[in-house]
Amino acid sequence: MIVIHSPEHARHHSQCEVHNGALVPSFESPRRAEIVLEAVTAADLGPIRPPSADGLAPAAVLHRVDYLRFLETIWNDWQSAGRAGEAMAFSWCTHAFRPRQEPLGLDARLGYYSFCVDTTINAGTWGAARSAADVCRTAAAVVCDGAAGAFALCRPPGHHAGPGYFGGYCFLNNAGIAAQTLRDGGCARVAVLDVDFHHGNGTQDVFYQRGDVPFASLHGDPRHCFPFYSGHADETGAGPGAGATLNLPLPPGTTWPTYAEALDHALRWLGGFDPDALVVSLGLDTFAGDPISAFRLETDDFPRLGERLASLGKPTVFVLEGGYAAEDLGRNAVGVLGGFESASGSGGNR
Ligand code: OKP
Ligand code: ZN
Repeated sequence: MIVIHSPEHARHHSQCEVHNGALVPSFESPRRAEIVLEAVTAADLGPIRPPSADGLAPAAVLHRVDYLRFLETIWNDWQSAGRAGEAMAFSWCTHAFRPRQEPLGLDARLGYYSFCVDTTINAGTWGAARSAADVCRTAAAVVCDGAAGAFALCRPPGHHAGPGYFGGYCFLNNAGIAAQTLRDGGCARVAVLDVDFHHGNGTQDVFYQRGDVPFASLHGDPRHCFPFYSGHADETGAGPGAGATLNLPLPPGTTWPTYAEALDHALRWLGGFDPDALVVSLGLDTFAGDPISAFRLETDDFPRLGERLASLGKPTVFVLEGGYAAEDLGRNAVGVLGGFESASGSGGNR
């Protein structure tokens, strides 16, 4: 399987995160991608190539122009204002308020364009987010050109980023960019399956009113699990996208047998749309050892996950999302990708 990767990801390196009432080093770190890169190299999964495309054209279909402009300019504005440390939001427009005026101040804009406190912005954030978009657009183009699978080895992750907001460590919707690239490349329908532990609220949001990109997600029940306010079973799409969103919330503590049943259901449901390609939001934070998640999948379960994904029989773009048990991340990622390859018969190095 062809792997697309750019070292530019390391330009985004959050120093801190609010966690259990304290400031701790961010769980989402450059080390994660380095470990996955080492593992796919050691496993000889396939050629590793740099991105060859600019990912902002598909991003501009999914994200609002004012939001992209915010991402592009916020660090400079933050620095020019003489702020110390990283840019981070602290105040949001909750349901008790409604926005009446365009937010102008730095803190107002940071709150307006985000939904939670866990995601800081530094000098390299915009460049790193753009490189992830480039990686995803390139991986999707490889599949458009006939590959059975491609792996977008990118960070920061993307599935929490919506049309006009960042959060959950995400800025640009990487999986959405892959799906949009496949649509633009001639696929009539593209299925998106999100297997990250957390609900892909951003991906759901960017495609919620579209019937051409059915979206299914398996995740920790949002009554208990981040992002809390999205991912309930009654969110099923709207307008032309009515019936094209499927949420399968599962309880904390879920192990493989329950997970596999939901996975098969999601795959059957996506197959019903007769998609031309599949995009997998590949979060590995369903692992039992993950420090911020609550499912109990074991390392041996990840090849089984890859095999099941291959059963859909569609050209597939894998997009790296979460996974914070950094030392186990490489072997679990290779587990999924290797399982997919052996089941789809697409071979080790091709
Ligand atoms: C991103 B992805 C509190 C936790 C804040 C929430 C989880 C973000 C997960 N420190 N972060 O879906 O893996
Ligand atoms: Zn996650």
